[in-house]
Amino acid sequence: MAQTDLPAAFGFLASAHTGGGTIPAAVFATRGRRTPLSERLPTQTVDAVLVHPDDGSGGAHACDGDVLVLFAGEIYNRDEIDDALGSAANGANASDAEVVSGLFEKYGHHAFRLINGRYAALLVAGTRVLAATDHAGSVPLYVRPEPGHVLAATEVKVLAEAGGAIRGAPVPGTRRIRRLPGVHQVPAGAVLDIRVGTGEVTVHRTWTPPVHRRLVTESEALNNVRAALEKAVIRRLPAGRRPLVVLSGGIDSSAVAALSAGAATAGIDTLSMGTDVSNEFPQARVVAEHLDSRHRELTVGSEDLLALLPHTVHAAESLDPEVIEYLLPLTALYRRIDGPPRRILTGYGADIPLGGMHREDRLPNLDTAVAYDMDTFDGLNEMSPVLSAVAGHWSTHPYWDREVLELLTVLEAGLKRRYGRDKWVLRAAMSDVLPAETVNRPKLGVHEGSGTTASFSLLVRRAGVAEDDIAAVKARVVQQLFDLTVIGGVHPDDIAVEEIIGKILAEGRR
Ligand code: AMP
Ligand code: PCX
Ligand code: MG
Repeated sequence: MAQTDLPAAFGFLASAHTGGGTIPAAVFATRGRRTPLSERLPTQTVDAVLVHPDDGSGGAHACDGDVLVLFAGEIYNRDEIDDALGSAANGANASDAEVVSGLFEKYGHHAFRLINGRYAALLVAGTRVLAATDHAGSVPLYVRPEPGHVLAATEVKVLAEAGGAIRGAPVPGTRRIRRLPGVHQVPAGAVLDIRVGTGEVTVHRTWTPPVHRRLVTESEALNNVRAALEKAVIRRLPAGRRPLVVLSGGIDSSAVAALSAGAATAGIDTLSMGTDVSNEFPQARVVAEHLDSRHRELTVGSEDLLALLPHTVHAAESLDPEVIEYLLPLTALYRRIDGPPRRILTGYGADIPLGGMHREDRLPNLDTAVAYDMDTFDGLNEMSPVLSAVAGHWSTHPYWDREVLELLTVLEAGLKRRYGRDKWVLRAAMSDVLPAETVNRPKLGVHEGSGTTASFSLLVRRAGVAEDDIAAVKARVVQQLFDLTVIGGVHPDDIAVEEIIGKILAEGRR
């Protein structure tokens, strides 16, 4: 089943309270219409703001008198869920929010274990507030639980606007947010069950990364990978419209482009980005020509790219300097897609379960890298939809479809690295629909292919930082950008990264 052009909502802010309770200003980085909502339920009142594409947010909330659902994002296994719910939830015509409400009625908070999607959800029922993320935490969600008053938002900057918390009690099993006492991020694949009266929180996991590995034959592995990825791509295509695939020319995004081209009846658009320092345009062009896509190349000056560091931190709300480096070129790319809002498919995340950034032959080390990356992705916000939603676009990542991710993760390491090739199983699975040179080309990272790491390092080096200190200074820069743009409400346009580096170095010398 394909998707509508865009999801009903990109994000939300909500205040659930038993007595009074104020709602902070909706200072989302996400671009979109803001629709306020107010619902008086038997035991709680909910005030909310949805941020959504122009054509209405109706599908992003559902209220049947006792249960209120707010839903940002989309569900990919609607066919399975509709079958399970039967006609109870009004079948294929129901919105995703209505489906969540129907699942909750049948399964309670376990409803969220059943959903394969890209979403953050808030469900208010009786004296409970449930805050849920998808398996990957791909739509970040933050809560501030206090006795009688729960705040929740898909961007933490919105909760920073709420001012100081009454009590900053820790919530075991969740991540606290720097400089925001009382605010917690909902873990990936989890539902926080909050008692609104006391503000007490119970964390239930709804997904965990598999830790086992399966031994399967080459042909079974590549057939399964091909079928799962194809299904994940098809589920993400816009019904009857052209998807936009952000294409580096590497195997990950080329595979997504090929499967999109095979299934999208209206054809596909592809877009590649490079800088004045480096690009992979020729490699991407080979794929675009092979697939006959409507292809565009976009060159961003490396100075212009670096000027977007504050915007990247502001959108992703991540404190990880490497992740910010990966996301910087994507930020530049998304911001320059002009015209109406688009549904964008990426190849992001393939390297995590496949160990694609691990470039040596020893399998024990490859599996150590995969296990580590699958244990540490939570909270990095690298798949946040806000990165593209700042320009009104919706992005989605087929490799982190729940089924694809599980399948790739559990493959034994020898299928990921084989015959001296990284990501062998994916390459082999795609060999009939891509040019041989694309299938065989070793990978560059997004930050390498577009020269991003080089330019951020250069900027820091130019400020006089010694080689050994570059990584530490980059980390401080990202922290400062977080404090200014996310916590402090400073607009990213008003920040000069050179000045920040200068201040960090001056502090270091004191
Ligand atoms: P990577 O793992 O380096 O392939 O980057 C993650 C994803 O970001 C890719 O699969 C592409 O969808 C997208 N991407 C990375 N670099 C570029 C680029 N230069 N132009 C367009 N899209 C890109
Ligand atoms: N990537 C990777 C993500 C790697 C970083 N994330 C992590 N370890 N949690 C991918 O697309 O899989 C590149 C550039 O490669 C971004
Ligand atoms: Mg990749």
